[in-house]
Amino acid sequence: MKQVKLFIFFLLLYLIPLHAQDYTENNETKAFIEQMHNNFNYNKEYLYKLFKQVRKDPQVPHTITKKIVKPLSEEYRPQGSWDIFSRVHLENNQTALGVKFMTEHNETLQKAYKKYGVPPEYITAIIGIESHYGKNRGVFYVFDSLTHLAFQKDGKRKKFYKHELQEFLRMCYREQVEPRAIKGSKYGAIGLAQFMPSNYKTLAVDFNHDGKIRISQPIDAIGSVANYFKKNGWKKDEPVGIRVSYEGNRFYGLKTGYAYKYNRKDLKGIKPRRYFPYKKSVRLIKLEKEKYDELWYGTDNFYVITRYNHSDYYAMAVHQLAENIKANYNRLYKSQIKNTFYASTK
Ligand SMILES: [Ca+2]
Repeated sequence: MKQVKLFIFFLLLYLIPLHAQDYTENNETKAFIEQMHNNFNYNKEYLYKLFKQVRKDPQVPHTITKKIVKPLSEEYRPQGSWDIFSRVHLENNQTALGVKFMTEHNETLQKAYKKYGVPPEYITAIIGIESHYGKNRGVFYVFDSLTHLAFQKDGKRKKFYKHELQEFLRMCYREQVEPRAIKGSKYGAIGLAQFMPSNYKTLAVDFNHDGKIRISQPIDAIGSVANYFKKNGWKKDEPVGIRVSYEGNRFYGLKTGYAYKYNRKDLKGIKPRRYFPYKKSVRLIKLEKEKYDELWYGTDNFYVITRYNHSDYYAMAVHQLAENIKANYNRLYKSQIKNTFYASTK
């Protein structure tokens, strides 16, 4: 008997590689498989096979590129929270690469602007910040990452990740792709636009009409970002925000952030720095710099950007990157601009 047990033990070792984890004995996984079978008619045997060999470390071994560590600059760099955040998202060649992306995909971006009303520079900025224009789509196997997040002991937000795993498997079936081959972020975000699987179903679009939705490819990614914005209430040709002046160096007194709206007439002493013909209520967005707070009005379109990532700093980085890209793009193509970009889309 002992020998048989030993034999089975070694057989199992052989069947389950050491770098893999077997989740099929986990009660939550079993329940999940039952659910997938009952609700969506998934083959249980197939799912048991998938969950038997979940890679322990889902990081893709060959695509990890060594980070280039820049020598410390002699120059002092300000340490306010916005100073730091904006350096991460607005520097590192982001604008120049954005201009390049906008040039290469001009036709698709114009098409998206026409259909969804979202300007090319905002779609480009999202793709820039989310995946560095497709250069960094994530080096994790999504199936394995989501399985660990959904079923590991003491995991946080397990219900959320179970739902994402469910939607991920359904997406793989719809799109006829192999679940174990898809790469993305550590938390399951996929493609140039880093969509979570649950967004894929409702918000991603087949923008090149080839019958497949592939947000790892630029055309579908561009259409999908524009559709995401539109579905969340983006208003064509309305502004996103403007910097405002106020008395003092630090702003206190009124609540700031995308969750609080104010009538402009109630905001005494707060003035836009340029003419700003926007009649609707605004949010006050505070950017904490080392020496002072920068204050902005955020419009309804600003709020839409926060639906992509629930953060004022994120939305502001998208806005400022978009503005930088647009200004540089226009400067570069000044002579042609009248005939091409916006002119033909309005
Ligand atoms: Ca497609």
